[in-house]
Amino acid sequence: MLEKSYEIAKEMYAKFGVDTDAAIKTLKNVPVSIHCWQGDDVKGFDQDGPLTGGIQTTGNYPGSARTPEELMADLDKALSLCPGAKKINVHACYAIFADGEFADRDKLEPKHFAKWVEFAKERGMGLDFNPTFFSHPKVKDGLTLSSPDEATRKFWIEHGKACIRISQYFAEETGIPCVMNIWTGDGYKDVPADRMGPRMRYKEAIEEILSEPFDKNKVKPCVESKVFGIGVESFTSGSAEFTLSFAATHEGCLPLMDNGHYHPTEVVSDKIPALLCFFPEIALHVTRGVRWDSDHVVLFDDETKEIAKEIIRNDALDRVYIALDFFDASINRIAAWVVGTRSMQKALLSALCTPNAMLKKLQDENRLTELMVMQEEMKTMPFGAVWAKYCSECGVNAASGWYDEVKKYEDEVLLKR
Ligand code: RNT
Ligand code: ZN
Repeated sequence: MLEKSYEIAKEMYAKFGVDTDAAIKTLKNVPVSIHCWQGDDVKGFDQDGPLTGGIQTTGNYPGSARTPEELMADLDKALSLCPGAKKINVHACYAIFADGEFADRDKLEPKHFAKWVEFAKERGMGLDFNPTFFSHPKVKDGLTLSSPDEATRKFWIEHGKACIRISQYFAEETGIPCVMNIWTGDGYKDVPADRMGPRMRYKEAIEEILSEPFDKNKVKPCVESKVFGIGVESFTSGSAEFTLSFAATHEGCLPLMDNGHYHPTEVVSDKIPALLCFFPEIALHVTRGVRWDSDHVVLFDDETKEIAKEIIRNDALDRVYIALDFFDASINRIAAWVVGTRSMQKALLSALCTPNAMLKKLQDENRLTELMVMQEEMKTMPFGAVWAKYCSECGVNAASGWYDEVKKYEDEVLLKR
């Protein structure tokens, strides 16, 4: 059945000049970076306080991971149900301490992440990293790197530097470059009197962090922008213009776009080719904002497909680092991981199964009616058969089969927590 439907799909795609075998082969090597923080609602292991920084999880679905062992077991379950290449994206608050040991964020060392390295290496995966500038008592008046208080800034700069060293360690251990993303929730709820001061301090603080020595081929520092957060509605230090200008003027620093972080009618898919005109490499947080930066699970929806198309048709798979960033506490967290990851992968495969050269030619020849007709035509191609073939080649259950495994794990493991 699977082979039969794939053969028919392959033939249909071939009529448009699309080689589905080649698409499948390509996708196998495209890593999607899976964020560890979906498994425990962004709690981490290094403190017990609430989630701050203007981000929020909602829901209390049972089974959230409480320990590193539980989180890794859950992540493993999710990984086993996602086809193709993956990376693991770790936040600094997921440091793993020995019994009785503790190190504050400014004192974190590679050894506190040795278990993550072991986890990644055993699975042949790379690691990405993020300093955690939130959910911590040293966030003063909602500010970290852009705080007017020097001691506060210093603490967070030291944290950033520690994270560079840990990122370098990740890259050296795994042999795969580590993307290190700097995002802070710094900002003001109401109209500030000084918008430039915080940004100048933020700029200088990031510069200090990046003065920590690292190998540019191994560590890829990024700056992530954001338009607003919950309780930080009027001003963010790391606005779009700020981070983009920072990355543009600091060699080796990449801009990171999170598609939940812009005004509602802006789309990151359109921004990708704009940035690719100027930056050798860029990074993404793929998420799904529903009415605000709600971090819903990524679906195989229009914008996810457009994002993937921009990466594929600009031949930029080796220039765009794709990471996921969502956190839903209202549904089974493993299913959330799997749906989000597979949706991104589906979008990439779908883009790889698009006759991009032919469509570009129609555009360049101003045959725009035909372009519309063809683009619509592609939407009803038998893509499901190609996806099913991809999953089967990667040894994972296509379609609904995978959920049975999640349900079994929920009954046997998650509900017993
Ligand atoms: C917040 C940013 C940021 C975080 C993670 C946990 O709006 O998107 O990337 O989601 O660092
Ligand atoms: Zn993000």
